[in-house]
Amino acid sequence: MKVFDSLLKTKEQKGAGYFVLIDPDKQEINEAIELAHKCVKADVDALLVGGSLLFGPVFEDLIKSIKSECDIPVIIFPGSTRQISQYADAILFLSLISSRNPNNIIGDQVIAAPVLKAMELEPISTAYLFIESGNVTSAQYLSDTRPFPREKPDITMAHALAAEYLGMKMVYLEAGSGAKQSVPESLIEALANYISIPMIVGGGIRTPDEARSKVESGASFVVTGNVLERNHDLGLLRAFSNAVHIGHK
Ligand code: 1GP
Repeated sequence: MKVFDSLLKTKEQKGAGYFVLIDPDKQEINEAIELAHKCVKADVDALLVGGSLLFGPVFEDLIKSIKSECDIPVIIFPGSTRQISQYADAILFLSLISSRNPNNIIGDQVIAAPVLKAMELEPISTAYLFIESGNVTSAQYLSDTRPFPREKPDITMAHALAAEYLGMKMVYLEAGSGAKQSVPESLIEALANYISIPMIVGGGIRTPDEARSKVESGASFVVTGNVLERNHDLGLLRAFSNAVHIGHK
């Protein structure tokens, strides 16, 4: 089964899916493997691997090591065209549609597409949108783009609908890693009533209650990164997973 289809099945069976982000620069490979093992135990639905920057050369080794040790889907969440690996199960094929810089929208994708095909890596076409979050995040700074205002849902709604009409499979509402404020529930709810493709929500989510409230507002998938980077607490992972899996029988 394709990874995207299995994500849809997860959403159908559990109400929503929970993804844990592993930034290759933020931990050693052995630490990432330890976290991945705990994610399996906690019923995390997939690992996202990627980062805005890469300081170290471990990207591919990290994915290969996780895949050789753990039975969990690994989906690349690329910060640049350097973040591609044949060892992953799929890649979020992102187009930063909140940008007006053609490189963020189609340029990098043209560079990456033939490589993905040659590697037979499943691309999951995903519209990536930055939402104002109280601070300038690395992704915003590096892409030189402005986030959408929190209080103007119509801007985000129009972009997300355009993504759906362009045939993209998912929308990723990104407050940014370490965001002061996560994506507001009112915005998630407005989108859930307006578009019909699944929504990933991430950035600045620090508690299981917050994660649950994103799902109750209409998020299909919730991502956490920072909160578990330093603290691989299995109890906390399980609490996030249970909070997100609202439809789990
Ligand atoms: C970033 O949404 C992810 O793309 C995760 O953000 O590190 O703030 O959880 P945090």
